[in-house]
Parts: sequence; structure tokens; C-alpha cells
Amino acid sequence: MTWWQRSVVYQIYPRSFMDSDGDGMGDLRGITAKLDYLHTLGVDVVWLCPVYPHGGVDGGYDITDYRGIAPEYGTLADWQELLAGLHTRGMKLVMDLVVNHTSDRHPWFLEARKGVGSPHRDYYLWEPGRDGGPPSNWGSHFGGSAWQLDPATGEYYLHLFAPEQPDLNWASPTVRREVYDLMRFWLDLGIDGFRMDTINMLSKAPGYPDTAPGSDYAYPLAEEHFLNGPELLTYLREMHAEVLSAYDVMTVGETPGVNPDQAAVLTDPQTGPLSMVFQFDHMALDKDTGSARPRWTTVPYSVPELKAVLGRWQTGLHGRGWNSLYLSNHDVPRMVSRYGDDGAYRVASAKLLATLLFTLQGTPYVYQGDELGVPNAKFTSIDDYRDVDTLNLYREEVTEGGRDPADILAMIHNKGRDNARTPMPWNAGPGAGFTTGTPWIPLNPTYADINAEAALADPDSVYWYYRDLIRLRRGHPAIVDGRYDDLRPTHDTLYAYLRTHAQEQLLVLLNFGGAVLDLDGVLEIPANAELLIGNYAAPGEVPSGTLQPWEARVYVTRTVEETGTPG
Ligand code: TEU
Repeated sequence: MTWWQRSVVYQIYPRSFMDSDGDGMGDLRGITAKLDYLHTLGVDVVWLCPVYPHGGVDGGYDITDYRGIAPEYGTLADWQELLAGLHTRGMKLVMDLVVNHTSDRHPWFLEARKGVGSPHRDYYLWEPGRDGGPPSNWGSHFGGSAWQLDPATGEYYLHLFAPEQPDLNWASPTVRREVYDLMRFWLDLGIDGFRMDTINMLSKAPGYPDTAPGSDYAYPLAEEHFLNGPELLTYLREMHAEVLSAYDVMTVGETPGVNPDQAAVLTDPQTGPLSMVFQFDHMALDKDTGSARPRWTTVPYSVPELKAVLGRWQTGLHGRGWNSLYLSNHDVPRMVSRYGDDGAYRVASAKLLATLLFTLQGTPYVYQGDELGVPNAKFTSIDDYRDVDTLNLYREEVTEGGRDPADILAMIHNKGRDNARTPMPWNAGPGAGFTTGTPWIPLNPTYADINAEAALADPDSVYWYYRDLIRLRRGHPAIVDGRYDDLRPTHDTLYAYLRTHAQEQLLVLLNFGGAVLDLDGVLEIPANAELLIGNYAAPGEVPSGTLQPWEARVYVTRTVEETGTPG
């Protein structure tokens, strides 16, 4: 097993983590000031979302300078201090690599748009229009056409995200060399890896064929024409050979729409260009796929389906590749609101979800604030939102489409990206201890009750449970390396699985939902089972045969010493 297979990663969204200078925005010195908080939690790696100079359109994912630090975050010296602070504590740093697109204010694009003869022209993807409109019907992730007319030349450029995020032309060897150079820049400064933004969108289908409409919208997302495209593996293998193979680093590719077989190729221990992927199958469980905008809809998810999806990934990659484990990030709602119960069972369900994350095979990712059980923000006024994706939805549906604002706000309450982007609640004081100024986005309304100071003072908090789970994971090879077997795949609320390794076997029991579950006739807990951790019962205790609402338990049921034979 490699260090990154044994690691737990903590994701920092820098503008919302900690503000050290009172401008209302998180910054690097703020993060450095909180490293002991992370060290106590026990995480091994920090993934830092983009801190580079940017165009201000997509929370830093529209980069104008790949080798710099945005002024609101500090300086390169501040960044080096952060890196040193992590390394001194035995932690590592993973940076965000956003190279499917740049900002339209990146010098490459400013040059490219000067004219069809510009030496930088082919850094981007330009096409003539068709019948007085865009070259194809591809839609952007953030709404509208994925093609933007450049009036100066009469050509369109492709942007899979906002118009201010033009896609790079990966077919150009010059572009690829530029990317490899900037990767070496950070690697040579001593970072420990990259999280690669939308990395399986690099290779687009030749000719940009139209996609089937599938909905009322004029510009559907043409995923089949840009996810896992024909040259993707060639590019990633080249990147690995030219750059990554020279460093002991981890890489995690953000890869929507991959299946376990494709992920196994990407992360094969011998030949895979990446360490692991972020797959999205479990992110689709609560979508109404039949609707016009599935991504913005919410239907109750089914526990058997959750088990089927996670199980397919557990068995599909076992021994063949490596997966990440996550239930939230800066793009999706808070996990306790989405998969748990952020009302009466907020603490219990946050702990249950963590138990799931930390006992499956893969590298777990903790998104900032989830270790406190922070729920969705659910702002009641559209003025409180900042995310381009959310504001575009509101404009298209309410301002232009005439729909009831209440309906659209309900969608945003469930699925808006700003739910997870509110400032870290450090304490109950002004600015939640995040800032002495005015935060760039309002605080989560729950901060007076749900904050780090309160969690640290409460031995039963979600935070300490996370710390215990991280320790547990470290001490049990069955969690990192063991086989996974789902014991009751079709049960409606019980998620019960074994993790089996040569030296031991663990049994995990998770009661999804607010109902008490009598295990009699459902599943027998072996007589020798020893409780390692639980969100109701304490280690060593003999708990009852009944699971409380959102109860989670992890047992060890066999060790080599007991059976004498490795299994
Ligand atoms: O996200 C891209 C991505 O694939 C998903 O987040 C998806 O596009 C989105 O949820 C809509 O379906 C990455 C970053 O994580 C995100 O913050 C950026 O906005 C985006 O890329 C563009 O860089």
C-alpha cells in the first residue's frame, strides 16, 4: 500500500476557511494559523482549492496566472510558510490543477483572441459558426451555449463552463508542454500532488457533433462528446511519463461519468496515469433524471441503490485501481443535509455518514466543516448567493423564465453550491471567528450552535468522532486493504458489510433513517464481535440487538490469533 492509499485528505476551500487580515476572505495565513486544528483531527493531506490569480467568475477555477498567488490569499512566501507548516507536522499538500480551461483574462487567451493569425490562436478551440449560430448545440455546465462568438474574428470558442473559461486545446503539443512546465513549477516547490479539475474533459469529439436534445433546452450538456474522449488516455499517459513519474506524489482526477472499468484503467497500479479518481455515480442518486434540469432536482435517494452504487465501485476497483471516498465537496450540498438528517438526528447521522466514508476501501476526503456536521446554508434571499451556477439558474428561470422564485429557491436550498461555501464556523462570536470584517458570503445561520470551539469542548461531538475514526482506520489493515462484502444488499434501511483481510475481519452496521431497527431475524451479530467504535455505544460495550435511529457500529469479528488461519 502506498502512503496515499493509507491517507485521509482534508479539502480546504480557501476563501471560506480562515481570514487573517479582516478583508472578509479566507487566506493562506489564516490556513497556517489553523494547522493544529487539522493535525489534531488527524488528517494526512490537505487539498487546497485554487489560490492562483483568477478572473473572479468561478471561485478561483478561472485562472489568469498558473504560477502565482491571488493577492486576497497572500503571497508565494505565505504559501511557502503554509507548505512548511504542513510538512513540519507530517502532513502533505495537494494543489488544484485546473487545465481544461483558463480564464479569458489569461495572457494566452488575450493573445489568442487578437486574430486568427495569433501564435496563441490554437491554444484554444475555435470554430466558424453554423447557420448564423454556434458551431454545434453543445450546452455549457453553467447554462446556455458552450460556444461564445468572438466578434473580432467572427469565430466561436468553446467553453464547457462559463464564457469566461475558454477550453484549452489539448491537441496542441505546445499547450501540453506549457501545462507540464507549470506542474513542474509546483512540484519542484515541494508539493505532494494534484487534484485535477475536470480532467476527463480534455479530449473533445472531433467535429463537435450535435448531441440529442433530450430536454426542452436548446443547449444540452453534450457529455458523451467530451467525457473520456478518444485522446484522453494518451494525454494523461504522456503527462505521467513527462512529469508525474519523476515525483512521489498523489493525483486525484475529477472524472464525472467514468465507470469502474474506465477508472481501473486510469488508476491501474502499474500502468495507470492517476493515483485515484473522483467518480460521481453516488452523486446522481437523488436526482430526478427525467426532468429538464436533473442536476437541480431532488428526490429521496434509496438506500439499496446507494449500496448498489458504492458496492459496484468497491468490488469493481478492488485490486485493480484506487478510488476516493467522498460525500461532499465545494460543488455539492452538505452531506448531512443531503444523505443524513440535519434536524433531530444531525449529530447521529453526520457520524453515521462518516463511519461509512472511513470504513470503505479508498482514500477518504473530508470537506471543511463536515467534521462539525455543518448543514446546508439555505439562504432565503437570492441576494445572499454568490455562485455563478446558482445565479445563472435564477436568472434563466426567474428573471428571464418567469417562474416562481420560491420554486427556484427551493432547488437552490437543496442543490446550490453555496450551501457548502459558507465560512468555516470557528466560534459563536462575531464573524463566526472566521473574519473580523464582513464575510464575502453570509455566514451559515447555524454558526452560533455549530462551530469548532463548541465541538472541541464536547467529547461527543462530530469532530472527535471523526478523529477516532481516522485513528481507527490507521490501525486496521482491513479498512485500507480488505475485501468488501455487502451482507444485506436489498434491505431498505440497513447497510451491513464486512471488510476482510488476512489478519482480521470487520463488520460495519449502519442504520439509515430515523426508525429503530430490530436486528432479530435480519442479521446476527457474531458472539465474539467486539465493538471498535459506535455513535451510540462506546468501544468494548456490548450493545443491544436493536439499532437506534442513524446508529453506526464497527465491530471486529475475527483476528488471526482467534482463527489461526489467515482468510
Ligand atoms: O467541477 C466540475 C464538475 O464536473 C462538476 O462540478 C459539475 O460540472 C458541476 O457540479 C455541474 O454538474 C469543477 C470544479 O470543482 C468546480 O468548482 C468548477 O466550477 C468547475 O470544475 C469548472 O472549473
